Amino acid sequence: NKQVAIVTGASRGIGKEIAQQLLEEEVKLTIVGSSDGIKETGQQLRDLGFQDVLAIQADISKESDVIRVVEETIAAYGKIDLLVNNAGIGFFKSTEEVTEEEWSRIFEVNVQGVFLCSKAVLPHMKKQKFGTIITISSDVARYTISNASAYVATKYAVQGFCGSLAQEVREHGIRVGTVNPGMVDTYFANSTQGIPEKEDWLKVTDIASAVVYMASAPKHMMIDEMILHPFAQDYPI
Ligand code: NJP
Repeated sequence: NKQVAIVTGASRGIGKEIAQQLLEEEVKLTIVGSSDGIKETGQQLRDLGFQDVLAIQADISKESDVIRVVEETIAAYGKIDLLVNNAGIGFFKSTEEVTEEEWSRIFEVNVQGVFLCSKAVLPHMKKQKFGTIITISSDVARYTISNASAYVATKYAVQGFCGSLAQEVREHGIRVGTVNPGMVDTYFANSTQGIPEKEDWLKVTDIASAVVYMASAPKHMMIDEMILHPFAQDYPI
C-alpha cells in the first residue's frame, strides 16, 4: 500500500528534488507547476525509471486549478497521504519599490496557494483519519531581513496559518509542520542554481531530506518545525 503525495512547485529547485527523493521512497506522486516546465520535469523523472509520476500544470493560487489537481490525483491513486506545499515566489527590493500588483501576487502564491492546497486535501485526509501537510516556509518567518518586507510578511502569514491548522486538524490524525530553510541554491528570486557564489548555501538535497524525514516520522511523532541554515550564513538568534 504505497503512500500518495502531492508536491507543488516541482518544476525545478527544491520541489523537483523533493519529488525525486519521495519517488526513491516508493511514494506515488503528483507534481505541480504553473509553467509547462512541469511536464518536462515529469518526463525527466519517468526517464529515471519512476513510473508513478503525474505532472499537472496548475496555478496554486487559483482554486479551480487546485481542485483539478486533487481530483486528478484521487482518480489516479485513490487517496492522498502527503501534501508538500513547496511552491513559492520571492523578490528582494525596498518596500517603496514594491508595486501593488507585486504585493498581491506574492500573497496569492505564497499564502493563498498554501491555504487552497491544504483546504483541498483535508476532506481526503480526514476520511482516512491520516495525513501529513508539510509547508516550505522560511527561516525569515523566525526573524526579519531588510529589502524583503513583502516576502517576509508572506512567510509570517504561512507560519501562522500552519500553526493554527495543526491544532485544528490534530483530532483527525493529520499532522501539519513547516520546514524553514535559510539560503538555498535554487532558481529562487530570478537566481540560477549551481553558480559559484552559492557554493556555501544549502543544497536542494538538504531540504528534500528534511521533508522526507518529517513525512516518514512514525505516526506517534509530530515534528512541528525544522529550521535549517547554511553554516556560513550569519543570522540573528
Ligand atoms: O525556488 P524556485 P525554490 N503555482 O524558483 C513553482 C522557499 N524558500 O525551490 O510555476 C504553481 O527554484 C515553480 O514552477 P513554475 C520558497 O519561498 C526558498 O527555492 O512551473 N507552482 C518552481 O517549480 C518556496 O516556497 C529559499 O515556474 C508555482 C517553484 O515554484 C520554496 O522554498 C529560502 C507557482 C519555485 O522554484 C521553493 O522555492 C527560503 C504557482 N503559482 C525559502 N509559482 C531559497 N531558495 O533560498 C511558482 O527561506 N511555482
